[in-house]
Amino acid sequence: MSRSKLSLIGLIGMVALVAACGGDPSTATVEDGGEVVIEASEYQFTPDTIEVTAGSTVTFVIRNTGQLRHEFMIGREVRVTDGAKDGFTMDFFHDLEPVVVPADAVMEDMDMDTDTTMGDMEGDEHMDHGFMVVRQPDEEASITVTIPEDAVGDWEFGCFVEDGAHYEKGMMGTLTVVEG
Ligand SMILES: [Cu+2]
Repeated sequence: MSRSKLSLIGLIGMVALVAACGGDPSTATVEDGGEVVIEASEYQFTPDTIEVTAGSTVTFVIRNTGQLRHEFMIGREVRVTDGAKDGFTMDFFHDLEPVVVPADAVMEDMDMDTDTTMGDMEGDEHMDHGFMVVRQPDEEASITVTIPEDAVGDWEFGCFVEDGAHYEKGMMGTLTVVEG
């Protein structure tokens, strides 16, 4: 066997070892009372797989490390309005009372004409989106919530800025709620 082949095998072995030792940075498990920092950038969430336990109280810190405005929503069944993906049909936070710091990071549902413009929300209308946190570059916000027992199962989180383009480009992840 050639020397270059041997060193290639060695390299593959080392890469596998590093991957095994470092854990998977895209997966996080949050303990009761713990927090996970979720970095939002173009166009992904890191980590993109989060596991929490029903009955526990956890904090999601949404940190925008990118160059664009990003959103954070959790739900089930991506909703399409006028051909654009704009959120979830089922809102994870519905009936929950998440505590958000700073409070103005939360975009409330609004009852307004879709042609009404509001700062950079122009052309990006989804006013009945359910619970949503919005962060500009270099901003962050924490969402503290107690995970209900009936939330066991898989949920999705996503960013639907630019008529769902961010979601299409990969700004999505999975939140798994396991039984406590
Ligand atoms: Cu985004």
